[in-house]
Parts: sequence; C-alpha cells; structure tokens
Amino acid sequence: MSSDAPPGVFITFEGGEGAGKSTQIARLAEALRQASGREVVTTREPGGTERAEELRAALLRGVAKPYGPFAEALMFAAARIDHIENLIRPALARGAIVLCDRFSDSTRAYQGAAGGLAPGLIASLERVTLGDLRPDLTLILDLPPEAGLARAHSRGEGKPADRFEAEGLRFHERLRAAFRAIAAAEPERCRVIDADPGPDAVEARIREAVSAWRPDLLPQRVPAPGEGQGHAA
Ligand code: Z5A
Repeated sequence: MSSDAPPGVFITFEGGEGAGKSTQIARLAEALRQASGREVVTTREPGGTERAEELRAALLRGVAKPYGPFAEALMFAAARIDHIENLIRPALARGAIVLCDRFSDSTRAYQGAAGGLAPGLIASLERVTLGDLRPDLTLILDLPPEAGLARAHSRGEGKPADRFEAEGLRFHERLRAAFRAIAAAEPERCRVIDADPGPDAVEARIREAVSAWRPDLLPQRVPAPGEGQGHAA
C-alpha cells in the first residue's frame, strides 16, 4: 500500500444465475464513486485479466467438465491466481474499492456443494489460492432459481446455454442452499439480499447493507424534504 493510500476495500457479489449481480455492481460502483470520491474497480470471475478471460471462455464452453469437478476447480483456481496477483492485489494496494462479480464462494457452491467436491479439498484449494486475501464484505443475491434462470434466458435470447446454465433445476436449488449456508456460517462477512424484486428495490437494499456496514464509504441517504412523510390532514 502506498503510504498515504487508505486501506483497499474488497467487496464480492455472489448468487445463482441471473440474480442481477452485474446490474447491481454497476449501480453500487457509481454510488460509491460519487459518495466516497475513491477509485472503484469492477471486475469478475472467472476473468478480470487477459489470461483469466481466456480460461473463462474455456470454462464456460465446458472444456474442463469431462475431467470432473476437481480439475474444473483447479482451472477456476488458475484463473483466480492470475486475477488476484495482477488485478485485485494491486488495486487494493492503491487504496481502491474493488467490486468483484463472483469469487471463492462460487467455487464452494458450484464445485463443492452442487458439484460434489469434498469441503476439505475446497478449503485446501482456497488456502493456497487466496493466501491471506479474503473479501471484506460479500453480498449474496438470493432469489428462487426458476426466476434467475428465466432472467438469464431472456437476456441471452437465441444463445445456447453455457456449461452451468445447462445444469438442471436441482443443481441450481443446491446452489441456492449452498450460498445461504455460507452466509449463515459467516454472518460477519456476508449479507443476504432479497434479489426477487425489481432492480431499484434491490439497489436500495444493497445500499442499505453497505451503508450500515461502512457509513464512511456510503452515508445513509438523507431523505429529501417531505420525502417519506405522511400528508398533513
Ligand atoms: N463459476 C464456478 O463454477 N466456479 C467459480 O469459482 C466461479 C464461477 C468464479 C460464470 O458465468 C459461471 O462460472 C457461473 C458460475 C461459474 N455460472 N454460470 N452461468 P457468468 O458470469 O456468465 O454467469 P453469472 O455469474 O451467473 O452471471 P449472469 O447470468 O450474467 O447473471 P447476473 O450478473 O447475476 O445478472 P445480470 O446480468 O445483472 O441480470 C440478468 C438479467 O436479468 C438481465 O437481463 C437484467 O437486465 C435482468 N435483471 C437484473 N436484475 C433484475 C431484477 N431485479 N429484476 C428483473 N430483472 C433483472
């Protein structure tokens, strides 16, 4: 960290397909830039760097699937190592706020809980991949899988489902349960956000959660005069 930079802040977004992570990351990034004046970096996993984006394309085509969940988890880890070393850590060292669309909880949920990899194996992989890096805050966007899949399909009209979208409903139900279990196990780090309502309502919930966690980054919104008050008789 340069001597006068504030400590970086690492916020991750997690959840099932079509939960609205990309939509909400863009909105939170803008709100944080305006409120804090700090550098805000948005990124995603798998991906975020040139090499990791190459691995992303292969992973979403299903290249690693025939090798089984462990090999697939290793490929996600390889992409993550490049992303951490070349984008996330340098940005945090500059004092930036980093917003990341998916991170290690996705490996726990997709390759672990839904894919069947043993928790001990996932934990070992996490230790060697992340070192001492952990998200400061994780926002888990929660909604019924049917709703998320319908959103994802309506957005990608005509495009074939990718390797994970093509999994059955049961897989997506296991994912939802896995993300909720992660939140229950780490309440200090995780907040579950109801992602079922429209984008404005979800944004308001996210802002509320971030403001309550770090009011110095995002002060509570001051209501406009008369806003939220009943009409005088
Ligand atoms: N994966 C893994 O297995 N292991 C790992 O370690 C990691 C990842 C890191 C990445 O694909 C895949 O990799 C992912 C898990 C796996 N599974 N899949 N597929 P991805 O990045 O392409 O997929 P995704 O993360 O699920 O993102 P997404 O499908 O793009 O969804 P999203 O970002 O959460 O949602 P969105 O793009 O903001 O919104 C989707 C659509 O819904 C869009 O048309 C919006 O306009 C609309 N939308 C958004 N919010 C709302 C609300 N509130 N109401 C109504 N409509 C909305």
